[in-house]
Amino acid sequence: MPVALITGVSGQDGSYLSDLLLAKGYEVHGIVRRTSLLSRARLENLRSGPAGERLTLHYGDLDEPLGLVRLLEQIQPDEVYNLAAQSHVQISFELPEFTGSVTGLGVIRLLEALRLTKPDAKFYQASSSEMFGSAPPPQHEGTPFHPRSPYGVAKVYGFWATVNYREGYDMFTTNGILFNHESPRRAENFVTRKITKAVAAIAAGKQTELRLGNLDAKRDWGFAGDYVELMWKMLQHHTPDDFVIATGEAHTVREFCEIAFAHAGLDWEKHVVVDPKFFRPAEVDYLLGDASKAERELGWKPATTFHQLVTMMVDADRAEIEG
Ligand code: NAP
Ligand code: F7E
Repeated sequence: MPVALITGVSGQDGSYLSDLLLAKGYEVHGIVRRTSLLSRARLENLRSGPAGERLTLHYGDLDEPLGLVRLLEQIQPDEVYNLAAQSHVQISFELPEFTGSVTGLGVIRLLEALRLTKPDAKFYQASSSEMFGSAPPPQHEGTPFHPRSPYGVAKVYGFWATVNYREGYDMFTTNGILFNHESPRRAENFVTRKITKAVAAIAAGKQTELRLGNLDAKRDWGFAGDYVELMWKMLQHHTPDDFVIATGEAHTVREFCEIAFAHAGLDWEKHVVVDPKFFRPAEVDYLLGDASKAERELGWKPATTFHQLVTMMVDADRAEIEG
């Protein structure tokens, strides 16, 4: 039975990747942080389901290098997926050093622990389209990075650390450069989920207004459930490499609002208020990915359309609020 270790297992992608690997017959180990309220909600169904006995959670932190060494020595994974990060871009302006430590240095802590304990394990790093920042679209594997936030800067560090361990130590280390991907399991302070939760609350008569920042930003939004398949495929590829994962379609925040509100029979313009509190010191205006390399070499294409993604998220939030 192949053994996988997932950092960030309690997050959006960690939960979808756990689903996928358990369905493929893996023994899955996940690293969780100590928090005052248990943050395992996304894993609850999985843990109580038939494959739950193959999922083991361990306390650990990317800020605790010796703990990582101890866990890797104990688990001896065949594959390591590093999904843990302080992943919120706006918050990274308020916590720049913390973000640098977890999202940037955390990668090298994990790589170094792996080099010392299990250097033949395959490694996936959750790199991000935020590394491209202000580089003009479409962005692909050869596009130079120009990050526009402490988060983006930290992800560039993690990207090059991953390349460096491949080149320096001949380890199977890879970067998935993922563009925005969402789902009903997305945290509530990212713009998509913030919108779909508000639509559900407004439709249920529990809220009237939604305050947002920049409505003109364009993002290439895909479905997280489609994207975790690619993480796995990258580690089954014959050589370690870096891949852009995206849909090849960009939409504005405004368009997301239009579709989400209309799906609930609402007019977004009657409810959305622009609040400068949500503007960022530096914005990423236009992300549009070119994933032709992934399609060519890994045979991957996203299955879910933008419209399906938005309506799936609205439906899930409405079902939750309406019971
Ligand atoms: P997410 O929902 O924010 O999950 C982040 C995970 O990291 C959570 O499980 C969190 O644990 C954990 N974590 C945070 N700090 C940690 C630390 N110091 N030590 C150990 N674990 C820690 O993020 P996501 O959307 O699933 O994204 C997964 C990865 O892909 C992240 O690295 C993100 O930066 C990257 N990425 C995401 C996107 C996207 O659009 N979703 C695009 C490109 C790249 P808690 O539950 O305890 O907070
Ligand atoms: O913002 C604008 C905001 O926070 C998207 C992370 O997963 O994807 C994500 O980063 C856009 C930005 O995601 C609000 O200014 C307007 O232009 O949902 P977001 P993000 O910053 O693109 C990348 C690829 C990652 O790697 C990250 O981990 O929406 N926007 N009004 C707003 N954004 C938020 N959060 N809240 C608003 O009220």
